Amino acid sequence: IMSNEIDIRNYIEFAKELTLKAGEIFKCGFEGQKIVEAKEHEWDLVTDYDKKIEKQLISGLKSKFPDHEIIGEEDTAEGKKEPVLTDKPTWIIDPIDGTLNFINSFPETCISIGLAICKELSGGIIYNPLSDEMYTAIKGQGAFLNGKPIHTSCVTELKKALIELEFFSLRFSSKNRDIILGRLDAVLHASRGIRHIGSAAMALAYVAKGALDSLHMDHLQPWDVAAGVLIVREAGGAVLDAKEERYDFMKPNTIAAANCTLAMEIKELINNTDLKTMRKRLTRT
Ligand code: 2AM
Ligand code: CA
Ligand code: CA
Ligand code: CA
Repeated sequence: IMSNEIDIRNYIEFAKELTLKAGEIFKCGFEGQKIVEAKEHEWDLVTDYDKKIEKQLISGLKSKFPDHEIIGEEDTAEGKKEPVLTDKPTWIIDPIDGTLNFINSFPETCISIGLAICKELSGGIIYNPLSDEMYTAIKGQGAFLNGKPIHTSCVTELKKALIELEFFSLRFSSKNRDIILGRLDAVLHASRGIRHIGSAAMALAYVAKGALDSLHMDHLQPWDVAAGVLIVREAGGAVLDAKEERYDFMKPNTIAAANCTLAMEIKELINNTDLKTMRKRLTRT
């Protein structure tokens, strides 16, 4: 299936309108009462608004584009299915990124929608309804914040960088605590400072506009990064896999940075630090 530039433009224009409407529900939930439930683990929270917003986005996209595929966080969780990517235009939806922030009324949270065509990221929308900031990108056409072009920062040195670390993977396995603490220590000392805002998509948007110089986050899901990765790249930034040669947004271990120089520096630091931690582990046992 080939989609031309005009098609993609129309897809994204429609999705932007849909996202703006979903933003109204988002704001109601942020300010009002919500039902909070745990998914498979007590720390994995979801609200009635995550579900409501995702349903509205899916039904809107389905009725306009019946032959498109959709991968949504809550839909995937409900069906207990592995998300698979085909060559068809596929919308990758995170109805609320930063659910814990949303629950706590901490305003770093957003709706994130990526569009992949022939398995390549082709469009992205990140919308924070609270600040009314909409970040968008179409492949090859730059990145925008509320319609104005954005660019990553010019920082190429780690020691001048403000870096986001999402160490949520700590919760996955306590055996990796020393890895995470090692990284925290190393990045804190090598950089100007660390942030942890609790929304992967917002963090990517901030790298794209130069508010953050870089970020590292592993073990996330496609919907956390699909839109943001394209927005960072289109803003002039670099996205690398933390371990592998090739970046795969379906299995994202993400390093995003203002430029390639900074991204490589962080990749090296993270990997050297992990090696040191593992060597220490061996000498302890
Ligand atoms: P979410 O709010 O959509 O779940 C927080 O560090 C970042 O990690 C958020 O982008 C969050 O997305 C993501 N994340 C993914 N799974 C998570 C989980 N089970 N608990 C907390 N954050 C999670
Ligand atoms: Ca979630
Ligand atoms: Ca998410
Ligand atoms: Ca979510």
